[in-house]
Amino acid sequence: MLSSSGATAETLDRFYEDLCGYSTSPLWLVQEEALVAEPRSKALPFLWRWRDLQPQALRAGDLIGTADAERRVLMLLNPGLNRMATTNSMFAGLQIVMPGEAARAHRHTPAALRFIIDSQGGSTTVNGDRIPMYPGDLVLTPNWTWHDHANDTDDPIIWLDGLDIPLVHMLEAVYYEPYPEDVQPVTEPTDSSLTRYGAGTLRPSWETSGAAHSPLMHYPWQQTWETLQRLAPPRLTAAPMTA
Ligand code: GTQ
Ligand code: FE2
Repeated sequence: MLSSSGATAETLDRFYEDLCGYSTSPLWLVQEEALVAEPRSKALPFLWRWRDLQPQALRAGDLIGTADAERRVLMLLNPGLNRMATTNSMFAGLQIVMPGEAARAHRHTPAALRFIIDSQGGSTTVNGDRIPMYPGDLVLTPNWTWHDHANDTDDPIIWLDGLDIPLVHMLEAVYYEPYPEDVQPVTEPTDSSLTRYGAGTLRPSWETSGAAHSPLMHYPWQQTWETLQRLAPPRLTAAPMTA
């Protein structure tokens, strides 16, 4: 049977005030909001348009040097969230590297993915593996892997970054380390993660990856497109992002 004390409002007010002084609070006053009500996200639907942002990225390329910005990134901040976040768990940004530039090597506990938009052979090096980047490619830099970006082409390169910074930040596990030099050495043949692991279920028998993450860092658009085509109705024929 449920019980009732009959305590007056004043008595309860005094009790709650006292609890406050012990850094304590009654759950029964917030139980509904804390546990019963379904989540209502503060994140809002929002559209960032390429035609708006590309000129601003190029402007950043003109106005900001690599001495002022280790990463030249326009953050896509959700208008409903008052923090460095695009969704509750993910951060996204547009990054631009100008011709002849390199974005210095570092590593951090948040993991990153990059969807390449403009690049005809700019590159990201991940743990010594240099990955050439073309439009539509997906490049991964798992947590705590060394990475730097280079643009040895004649045109600016731009891609969309996605990092789980908000999630790792919430866990109070964001750590960062600069590489001792500006650029890390390339220690593998170009695109070696793709060479070894890009054939899906066909893997070299002598490779034993002990890493806690996928050993494949590069998903070239051409492969993605061909796979989608095999899955889709036959009317899809032209690859819109083909380099
Ligand atoms: O390219 O290494 O958008 O470290 C945010 C943090 C990109 C990067 C971002 C980063 C990077
Ligand atoms: Fe980074």
